[in-house]
Amino acid sequence: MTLTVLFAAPELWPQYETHLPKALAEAGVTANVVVAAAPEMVDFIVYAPSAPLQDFTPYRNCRAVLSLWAGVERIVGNETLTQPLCRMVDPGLTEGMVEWVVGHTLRHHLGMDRHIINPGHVWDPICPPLARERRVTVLGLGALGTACAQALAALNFRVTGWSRTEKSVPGLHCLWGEAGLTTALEGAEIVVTLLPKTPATENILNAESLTLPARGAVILNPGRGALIDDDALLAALDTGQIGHATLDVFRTEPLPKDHPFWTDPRVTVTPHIAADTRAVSAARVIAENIRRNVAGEELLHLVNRRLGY
Ligand code: NDP
Ligand code: OXD
Repeated sequence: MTLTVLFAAPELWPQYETHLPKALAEAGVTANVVVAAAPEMVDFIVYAPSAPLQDFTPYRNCRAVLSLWAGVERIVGNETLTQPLCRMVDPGLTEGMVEWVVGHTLRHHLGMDRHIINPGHVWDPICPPLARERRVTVLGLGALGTACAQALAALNFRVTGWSRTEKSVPGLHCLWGEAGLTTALEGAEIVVTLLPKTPATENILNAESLTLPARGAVILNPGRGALIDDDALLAALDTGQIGHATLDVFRTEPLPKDHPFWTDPRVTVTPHIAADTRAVSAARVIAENIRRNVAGEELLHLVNRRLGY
Protein backbone atom coordinates (compact mmCIF):
# COMPACT_ATOMS: atom_id res chain seq x y z
CA MET A 1 0.00 0.00 0.00
CA THR A 2 1.28 3.48 -0.84
CA LEU A 3 0.86 5.88 2.08
CA THR A 4 0.20 9.59 1.78
CA VAL A 5 2.36 11.75 4.02
CA LEU A 6 1.23 15.38 4.10
CA PHE A 7 4.16 17.71 4.69
CA ALA A 8 2.25 20.60 6.27
CA ALA A 9 5.11 23.05 6.81
CA PRO A 10 5.46 24.64 3.37
CA GLU A 11 8.40 26.92 4.21
CA LEU A 12 10.47 23.90 5.30
CA TRP A 13 9.63 21.85 2.23
CA PRO A 14 12.80 22.77 0.29
CA GLN A 15 14.88 21.26 3.13
CA TYR A 16 12.88 18.02 3.22
CA GLU A 17 11.72 17.36 -0.31
CA THR A 18 14.73 15.14 -1.03
CA HIS A 19 15.58 13.87 2.45
CA LEU A 20 12.12 12.73 3.58
CA PRO A 21 11.25 10.54 0.57
CA LYS A 22 14.80 9.11 0.73
CA ALA A 23 14.52 8.34 4.45
CA LEU A 24 11.11 6.69 3.94
CA ALA A 25 12.48 4.54 1.13
CA GLU A 26 15.46 3.56 3.31
CA ALA A 27 13.04 2.60 6.10
CA GLY A 28 11.20 0.36 3.64
CA VAL A 29 8.06 2.54 3.63
CA THR A 30 6.22 3.08 0.36
CA ALA A 31 4.84 6.61 0.53
CA ASN A 32 4.10 9.70 -1.45
CA VAL A 33 5.20 12.82 0.38
CA VAL A 34 2.99 15.71 -0.70
CA VAL A 35 2.38 19.33 0.27
CA ALA A 36 -1.34 19.17 -0.49
CA ALA A 37 -3.88 16.33 -0.55
CA ALA A 38 -7.55 15.59 -0.04
CA PRO A 39 -7.76 15.33 3.79
CA GLU A 40 -9.37 11.86 3.80
CA MET A 41 -6.42 10.50 1.78
CA VAL A 42 -3.79 11.56 4.35
CA ASP A 43 -2.16 8.84 6.48
CA PHE A 44 0.41 10.95 8.37
CA ILE A 45 0.94 14.68 8.86
CA VAL A 46 4.37 16.25 9.32
CA TYR A 47 3.77 19.44 11.28
CA ALA A 48 5.57 22.62 12.39
CA PRO A 49 4.04 25.44 14.47
CA SER A 50 4.14 27.73 11.43
CA ALA A 51 1.94 25.28 9.49
CA PRO A 52 -1.21 26.89 8.09
CA LEU A 53 -2.96 23.61 8.96
CA GLN A 54 -4.54 24.09 12.38
CA ASP A 55 -7.86 22.26 11.97
CA PHE A 56 -7.22 18.52 11.96
CA THR A 57 -10.92 17.55 11.92
CA PRO A 58 -11.08 16.63 8.21
CA TYR A 59 -8.03 14.33 8.46
CA ARG A 60 -10.12 11.46 9.75
CA ASN A 61 -7.85 8.71 8.41
CA CYS A 62 -4.64 10.28 9.68
CA ARG A 63 -2.76 7.86 11.93
CA ALA A 64 -0.38 10.32 13.63
CA VAL A 65 0.86 13.90 13.56
CA LEU A 66 4.64 14.12 13.62
CA SER A 67 6.08 17.42 14.81
CA LEU A 68 9.32 18.79 13.42
CA TRP A 69 9.72 20.74 16.65
CA ALA A 70 10.76 19.41 20.03
CA GLY A 71 8.53 21.86 21.88
CA VAL A 72 4.85 21.21 21.24
CA GLU A 73 3.14 23.87 23.35
CA ARG A 74 1.58 25.45 20.26
CA ILE A 75 -0.21 22.28 19.19
CA VAL A 76 -0.70 20.20 22.32
CA GLY A 77 -3.91 22.00 23.31
CA ASN A 78 -5.45 21.88 19.82
CA GLU A 79 -8.83 20.27 20.39
CA THR A 80 -9.27 19.30 16.75
CA LEU A 81 -6.25 17.03 17.07
CA THR A 82 -7.39 13.61 18.23
CA GLN A 83 -4.63 11.56 16.61
CA PRO A 84 -1.41 10.63 18.45
CA LEU A 85 1.09 13.51 18.46
CA CYS A 86 4.84 12.86 18.41
CA ARG A 87 7.47 15.49 19.14
CA MET A 88 10.87 15.72 17.52
CA VAL A 89 13.87 14.07 19.13
CA ASP A 90 16.53 14.61 16.51
CA PRO A 91 20.19 13.69 17.07
CA GLY A 92 21.20 16.75 15.00
CA LEU A 93 19.06 19.06 17.13
CA THR A 94 20.49 17.55 20.31
CA GLU A 95 24.05 18.01 19.06
CA GLY A 96 23.34 21.65 18.29
CA MET A 97 21.84 22.25 21.73
CA VAL A 98 24.85 20.67 23.44
CA GLU A 99 27.15 23.00 21.48
CA TRP A 100 25.09 26.10 22.36
CA VAL A 101 24.87 25.22 26.07
CA VAL A 102 28.52 24.22 26.41
CA GLY A 103 29.65 27.30 24.46
CA HIS A 104 27.66 29.75 26.57
CA THR A 105 28.54 27.97 29.79
CA LEU A 106 32.24 28.22 28.98
CA ARG A 107 31.88 31.90 28.07
CA HIS A 108 30.62 32.68 31.54
CA HIS A 109 32.71 30.12 33.39
CA LEU A 110 35.93 31.44 31.89
CA GLY A 111 34.84 35.09 32.04
CA MET A 112 35.71 35.45 28.36
CA ASP A 113 34.02 38.85 28.03
CA ARG A 114 36.60 40.40 30.33
CA HIS A 115 39.26 39.84 27.70
CA ILE A 116 37.21 40.06 24.50
CA ILE A 117 35.60 43.39 25.48
CA ASN A 118 38.57 45.24 26.97
CA PRO A 119 38.64 48.73 25.47
CA GLY A 120 40.95 50.03 28.23
CA HIS A 121 43.53 47.28 27.51
CA VAL A 122 43.56 46.35 31.20
CA TRP A 123 46.04 43.63 32.13
CA ASP A 124 43.74 41.57 34.35
CA PRO A 125 45.43 38.29 35.27
CA ILE A 126 42.56 36.74 37.25
CA CYS A 127 42.58 33.03 36.56
CA PRO A 128 39.11 31.41 36.38
CA PRO A 129 38.31 28.46 38.65
CA LEU A 130 38.34 24.98 37.21
CA ALA A 131 35.09 23.51 35.99
CA ARG A 132 35.21 21.02 38.87
CA GLU A 133 34.73 24.02 41.17
CA ARG A 134 31.72 25.38 39.28
CA ARG A 135 28.16 24.39 40.16
CA VAL A 136 25.84 24.11 37.18
CA THR A 137 22.17 23.18 37.42
CA VAL A 138 20.18 21.97 34.44
CA LEU A 139 16.41 22.22 34.82
CA GLY A 140 14.96 19.49 32.61
CA LEU A 141 16.56 16.10 32.10
CA GLY A 142 14.89 15.08 28.87
CA ALA A 143 16.47 14.43 25.49
CA LEU A 144 18.19 17.83 25.47
CA GLY A 145 18.77 18.52 29.16
CA THR A 146 20.40 15.14 29.74
CA ALA A 147 22.72 15.46 26.74
CA CYS A 148 23.77 18.97 27.81
CA ALA A 149 24.21 17.99 31.46
CA GLN A 150 26.33 15.00 30.49
CA ALA A 151 28.50 17.10 28.17
CA LEU A 152 29.08 19.60 30.99
CA ALA A 153 29.83 16.78 33.44
CA ALA A 154 32.35 15.38 30.94
CA LEU A 155 34.15 18.75 31.22
CA ASN A 156 34.16 18.22 35.01
CA PHE A 157 31.48 20.77 35.92
CA ARG A 158 29.57 19.85 39.09
CA VAL A 159 26.23 19.25 37.47
CA THR A 160 22.87 18.89 39.15
CA GLY A 161 19.91 17.94 36.97
CA TRP A 162 16.25 18.37 37.84
CA SER A 163 13.22 16.65 36.34
CA ARG A 164 9.59 15.91 37.13
CA THR A 165 10.09 12.21 37.76
CA GLU A 166 12.87 10.39 39.57
CA LYS A 167 16.01 9.79 37.50
CA SER A 168 19.50 8.46 37.88
CA VAL A 169 22.03 9.60 35.28
CA PRO A 170 25.71 8.67 35.63
CA GLY A 171 27.87 11.70 36.44
CA LEU A 172 24.95 13.88 37.52
CA HIS A 173 23.42 14.74 40.86
CA CYS A 174 19.75 14.12 40.08
CA LEU A 175 16.86 15.79 41.86
CA TRP A 176 13.20 15.76 40.98
CA GLY A 177 9.77 17.10 41.78
CA GLU A 178 8.78 20.26 43.56
CA ALA A 179 10.77 19.28 46.63
CA GLY A 180 13.96 18.93 44.60
CA LEU A 181 13.76 22.32 42.91
CA THR A 182 14.96 24.42 45.83
CA THR A 183 17.98 22.18 46.40
CA ALA A 184 18.71 22.14 42.66
CA LEU A 185 18.79 25.94 42.48
CA GLU A 186 20.44 26.69 45.82
CA GLY A 187 24.01 27.85 45.28
CA ALA A 188 24.01 27.15 41.52
CA GLU A 189 26.41 29.44 39.65
CA ILE A 190 25.04 28.67 36.20
CA VAL A 191 21.41 27.62 35.65
CA VAL A 192 20.33 26.13 32.31
CA THR A 193 16.60 25.87 31.61
CA LEU A 194 15.65 23.06 29.23
CA LEU A 195 12.07 22.48 30.28
CA PRO A 196 9.01 22.46 28.03
CA LYS A 197 6.48 25.25 28.41
CA THR A 198 3.56 23.78 30.35
CA PRO A 199 1.24 25.19 33.04
CA ALA A 200 3.56 23.59 35.62
CA THR A 201 6.78 25.15 34.31
CA GLU A 202 5.60 28.65 33.41
CA ASN A 203 7.50 31.29 35.45
CA ILE A 204 9.51 28.61 37.20
CA LEU A 205 12.27 31.20 37.49
CA ASN A 206 10.47 33.96 39.37
CA ALA A 207 11.13 36.55 42.09
CA GLU A 208 11.32 33.83 44.73
CA SER A 209 13.28 31.11 42.93
CA LEU A 210 15.77 33.62 41.51
CA THR A 211 16.95 34.31 45.07
CA LEU A 212 18.22 30.72 45.38
CA PRO A 213 21.24 30.56 43.04
CA ALA A 214 24.61 31.91 44.15
CA ARG A 215 24.90 35.68 44.06
CA GLY A 216 25.88 36.80 40.54
CA ALA A 217 24.74 33.51 38.96
CA VAL A 218 24.22 33.22 35.23
CA ILE A 219 20.98 32.04 33.64
CA LEU A 220 21.05 30.31 30.24
CA ASN A 221 17.58 29.83 28.76
CA PRO A 222 17.35 27.87 25.54
CA GLY A 223 14.03 26.27 26.70
CA ARG A 224 11.09 28.64 26.35
CA GLY A 225 10.65 32.32 27.21
CA ALA A 226 7.70 31.66 29.50
CA LEU A 227 9.90 29.68 31.91
CA ILE A 228 11.17 33.00 33.24
CA ASP A 229 9.26 35.92 34.71
CA ASP A 230 10.91 38.72 32.69
CA ASP A 231 10.30 41.44 35.26
CA ALA A 232 11.66 39.29 38.08
CA LEU A 233 14.76 38.57 36.03
CA LEU A 234 15.35 42.26 35.30
CA ALA A 235 14.91 43.04 39.00
CA ALA A 236 17.36 40.28 39.97
CA LEU A 237 19.87 41.66 37.46
CA ASP A 238 19.43 45.12 39.01
CA THR A 239 20.26 43.88 42.50
CA GLY A 240 23.20 41.80 41.24
CA GLN A 241 21.58 38.57 42.47
CA ILE A 242 21.76 37.43 38.85
CA GLY A 243 24.92 38.50 37.05
CA HIS A 244 23.98 37.75 33.46
CA ALA A 245 21.25 36.06 31.43
CA THR A 246 21.82 34.53 28.03
CA LEU A 247 18.41 34.03 26.47
CA ASP A 248 17.54 32.26 23.23
CA VAL A 249 13.76 32.13 23.59
CA PHE A 250 11.17 34.74 24.49
CA ARG A 251 7.49 35.14 25.27
CA THR A 252 7.12 37.05 22.00
CA GLU A 253 9.34 36.13 19.06
CA PRO A 254 10.96 37.92 17.37
CA LEU A 255 11.77 39.78 20.60
CA PRO A 256 10.08 43.21 20.19
CA LYS A 257 12.53 45.99 19.30
CA ASP A 258 11.66 47.96 22.44
CA HIS A 259 12.11 45.05 24.86
CA PRO A 260 14.62 45.97 27.60
CA PHE A 261 16.53 42.71 27.03
CA TRP A 262 17.93 44.12 23.77
CA THR A 263 19.76 47.01 25.40
CA ASP A 264 20.64 45.54 28.78
CA PRO A 265 24.39 44.80 28.87
CA ARG A 266 23.73 42.03 31.38
CA VAL A 267 21.53 40.19 28.90
CA THR A 268 22.68 38.36 25.79
CA VAL A 269 19.96 37.73 23.23
CA THR A 270 20.30 34.95 20.68
CA PRO A 271 17.40 34.69 18.19
CA HIS A 272 16.00 31.20 18.89
CA ILE A 273 18.95 29.53 17.24
CA ALA A 274 20.20 27.37 20.10
CA ALA A 275 19.32 24.26 18.15
CA ASP A 276 17.58 23.67 14.87
CA THR A 277 15.94 20.47 13.69
CA ARG A 278 18.30 19.13 11.00
CA ALA A 279 16.54 17.81 7.92
CA VAL A 280 18.83 14.84 7.24
CA SER A 281 18.56 13.30 10.69
CA ALA A 282 14.99 14.50 11.39
CA ALA A 283 13.73 12.90 8.17
CA ARG A 284 15.05 9.57 9.47
CA VAL A 285 13.21 10.07 12.78
CA ILE A 286 9.93 10.77 10.94
CA ALA A 287 10.45 7.81 8.61
CA GLU A 288 11.20 5.44 11.48
CA ASN A 289 8.05 6.50 13.30
CA ILE A 290 5.92 5.93 10.20
CA ARG A 291 7.56 2.54 9.71
CA ARG A 292 6.82 1.61 13.32
CA ASN A 293 3.20 2.65 13.13
CA VAL A 294 2.64 0.72 9.93
CA ALA A 295 4.34 -2.33 11.46
CA GLY A 296 2.05 -2.12 14.50
CA GLU A 297 4.88 -1.02 16.79
CA GLU A 298 4.62 1.78 19.35
CA LEU A 299 5.32 5.32 18.14
CA LEU A 300 8.44 6.98 19.53
CA HIS A 301 8.41 10.36 21.33
CA LEU A 302 4.67 10.37 21.94
CA VAL A 303 3.43 13.53 23.62
CA ASN A 304 1.47 13.14 26.85
CA ARG A 305 -1.43 15.49 26.14
CA ARG A 306 -2.36 15.75 29.81
CA LEU A 307 1.14 16.81 30.89
CA GLY A 308 1.62 19.00 27.81
CA TYR A 309 4.98 17.60 26.68
P1 NDP B 1 11.81 16.40 26.86
O1 NDP B 1 10.34 16.26 26.83
O2 NDP B 1 12.67 15.26 26.40
O3 NDP B 1 12.29 16.74 28.35
C1 NDP B 1 11.60 17.62 29.17
C2 NDP B 1 12.21 17.55 30.55
O4 NDP B 1 11.55 18.51 31.37
C3 NDP B 1 12.03 16.19 31.22
O5 NDP B 1 13.16 15.86 31.97
C4 NDP B 1 10.84 16.42 32.14
O6 NDP B 1 10.82 15.60 33.30
C5 NDP B 1 11.10 17.86 32.55
N1 NDP B 1 9.88 18.47 33.05
C6 NDP B 1 8.71 18.70 32.41
N2 NDP B 1 7.81 19.24 33.24
C7 NDP B 1 8.42 19.34 34.44
C8 NDP B 1 7.99 19.80 35.71
N3 NDP B 1 6.77 20.28 35.91
N4 NDP B 1 8.87 19.76 36.73
C9 NDP B 1 10.11 19.28 36.54
N5 NDP B 1 10.59 18.82 35.35
C10 NDP B 1 9.73 18.85 34.32
O7 NDP B 1 12.16 17.72 26.06
P2 NDP B 1 13.51 18.08 25.30
O8 NDP B 1 14.65 17.87 26.21
O9 NDP B 1 13.55 17.43 23.99
O10 NDP B 1 13.28 19.64 25.03
C11 NDP B 1 13.11 20.55 26.10
C12 NDP B 1 12.60 21.89 25.56
O11 NDP B 1 13.63 22.55 24.86
C13 NDP B 1 11.48 21.79 24.51
O12 NDP B 1 10.24 21.56 25.12
C14 NDP B 1 11.56 23.15 23.86
O13 NDP B 1 10.76 24.05 24.60
C15 NDP B 1 13.03 23.54 24.03
N6 NDP B 1 13.75 23.59 22.73
C16 NDP B 1 14.37 24.75 22.38
C17 NDP B 1 15.08 24.82 21.21
C18 NDP B 1 15.80 26.07 20.83
O14 NDP B 1 16.36 26.16 19.73
N7 NDP B 1 15.86 27.06 21.69
C19 NDP B 1 15.20 23.68 20.30
C20 NDP B 1 14.50 22.52 20.78
C21 NDP B 1 13.82 22.48 21.95
P3 NDP B 1 10.64 14.02 33.16
O15 NDP B 1 11.95 13.53 32.57
O16 NDP B 1 10.46 13.57 34.54
O17 NDP B 1 9.48 13.79 32.27
C1 OXD C 1 11.85 23.30 18.98
C2 OXD C 1 12.48 24.60 18.85
O1 OXD C 1 11.04 23.15 19.88
O2 OXD C 1 13.15 24.83 17.83
O3 OXD C 1 12.16 22.39 18.19
O4 OXD C 1 12.35 25.45 19.73
